[in-house]
Amino acid sequence: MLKPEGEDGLRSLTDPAFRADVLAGLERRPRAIPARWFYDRRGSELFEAITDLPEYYPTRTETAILETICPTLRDLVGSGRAVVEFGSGSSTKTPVVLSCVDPCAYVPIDISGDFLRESSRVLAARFPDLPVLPFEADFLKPLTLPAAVAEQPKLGFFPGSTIGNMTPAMACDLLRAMRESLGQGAMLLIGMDRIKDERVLVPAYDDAAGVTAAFNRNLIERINRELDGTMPLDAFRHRAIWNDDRARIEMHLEAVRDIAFTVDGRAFAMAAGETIHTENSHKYGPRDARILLRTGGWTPVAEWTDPDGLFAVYLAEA
Ligand code: AVJ
Repeated sequence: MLKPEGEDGLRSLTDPAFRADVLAGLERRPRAIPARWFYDRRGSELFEAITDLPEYYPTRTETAILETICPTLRDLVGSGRAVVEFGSGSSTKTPVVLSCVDPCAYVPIDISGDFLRESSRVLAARFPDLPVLPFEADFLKPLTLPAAVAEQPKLGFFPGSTIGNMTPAMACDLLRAMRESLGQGAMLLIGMDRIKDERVLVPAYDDAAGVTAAFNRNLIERINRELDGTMPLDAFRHRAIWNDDRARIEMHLEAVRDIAFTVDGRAFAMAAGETIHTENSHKYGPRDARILLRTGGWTPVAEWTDPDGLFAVYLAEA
């Protein structure tokens, strides 16, 4: 995969899939760009900042669940598996799981190569005896994992309710792809955010400090930088809404006035109030989550939640 921009700030080639998704997304009605494109270097940094916000309960809640379940998890998973993380890994959750399940290797998979290599370095320093094998790839499709772990049983790790970014149909396809990638005897440890009061959900995606707004609007800056765009940053407002019918938080970039701009030489116009839908964050009740896992080819083995029932962690087997 081509890297968007190096640490030196030099412009380099843009991922052709980013260009295709942005142009198609701006042409479609309603306009929508897949959330995966948030995570350039700056976007990944802003997301890390979101996880520390007082309103954003998922990260600290899931981390606490993982810490609490460690002894039970170890019994259920056994030791010596290769832990395959879908996403480049967080500085807090990943070490909790790695120290708990005594893995033979750690394989983080991510499309953001820069961030992947950096977080891998940090982890390798913390676990000097553990082979860390970063794998730059799009995990939405079945993958051939590094040969070094071909024979080892796998524990897939998909924390953070990242699955919530997908519609249930796409989530089901992803779970099936993971099952294929992870192979015989695999297990999956997955976090899913629960349905709860809108007054808790919305502030988690529209925080007082404006970090989530900056995360959303960073997509405009990325488009302008990488796709030669002229989108007026000051004309877009961050919106987070709870779609109760579809059990999801939606993030949008709303035009605050009539605007015209170009991206990659193509002209676009948006009327005041029109939005670009940039993210879905689906929430799952207990039965919803188990049905999703089964539909995706996984059998739930155990389920844990925090005392307030905000977030849930599932262990499933292929
Ligand atoms: C990384 C997809 C789990 O949906 O909560 C956080 C992304 N977006 N705040 C989520 C996100 C805005 C996050 N996931």
